[in-house]
Amino acid sequence: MKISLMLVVVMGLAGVNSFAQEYEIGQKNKEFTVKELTVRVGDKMTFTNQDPFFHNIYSLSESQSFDLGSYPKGNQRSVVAEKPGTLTVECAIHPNMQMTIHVEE
Ligand SMILES: [Cu+2]
Repeated sequence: MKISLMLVVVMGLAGVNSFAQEYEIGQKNKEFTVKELTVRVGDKMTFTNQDPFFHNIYSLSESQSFDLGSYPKGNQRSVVAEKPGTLTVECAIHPNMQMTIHVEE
């Protein structure tokens, strides 16, 4: 009993989002199926390629940059929101593909 209470306090202090959600975003017809999304730190975004060709995922945003690489139809890549900020997510193969993720504390 005491231990579980302590865990809750420690997680609260560390700012851990203990109710993390997972969001699904498709890549279809050279577009993201979701253009704008608001998530919280700790939430996970999963991207699924629904096109019969490769897509890539990367972000050069100041608060969090990442490159999930390139992957073919049916494959998925995920990223967890690390810090509050605004992420612009792009595809290196199709420069017009872009979406925005607002990460809240
Ligand atoms: Cu693409």
